[in-house]
Amino acid sequence: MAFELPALGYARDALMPFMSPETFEYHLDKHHAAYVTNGNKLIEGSGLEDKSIEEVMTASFGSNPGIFNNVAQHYNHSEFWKCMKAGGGGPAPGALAAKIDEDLGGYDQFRADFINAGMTQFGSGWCWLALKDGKLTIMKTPNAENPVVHGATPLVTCDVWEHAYYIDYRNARPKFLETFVDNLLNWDYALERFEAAS
Ligand code: MN3
Repeated sequence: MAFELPALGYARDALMPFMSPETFEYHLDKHHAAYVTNGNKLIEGSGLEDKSIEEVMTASFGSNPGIFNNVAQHYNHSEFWKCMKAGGGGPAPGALAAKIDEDLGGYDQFRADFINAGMTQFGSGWCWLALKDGKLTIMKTPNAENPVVHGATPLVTCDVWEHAYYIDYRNARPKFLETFVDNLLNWDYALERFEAAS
């Protein structure tokens, strides 16, 4: 089954003033769309056509960089769009708040460690809140790599490739990460993912 560019769950100006419609014009319509197009081309005739996206990533990681990079970037971006909402950010709700206290030392520690993971990912990549072996963990990954290929379930992700923030934040990756956590993070979606994975 061919991969498709997902519909955003919100209007392109819904995340203003934190993320502009121009960012979506480049990040979604050009960068993400190219991963979908290239992934579909490369997967044709590979024997992976009928696999789930998680299976394609696991099967191609470390052995077929063309397929892995494009398909994983499609997965990562699809998650990233869902990890943001208008009026997002701030402390986590309900069961996830208690779990963050238990596994990560509380919300303030989570906030500092998540931002630090994104800041210290040298070059392009992603930072994540993920669930692995029943425990929350903060991860950073280079390029297209993600928690799925390390046996973890992503709950929250932020794109730290320069194309994610250069239009709205220029080179200020820390400011972009702080804004993501404080103003955009969609905890409702993270809680949904956490409850499904628990
Ligand atoms: Mn990106």
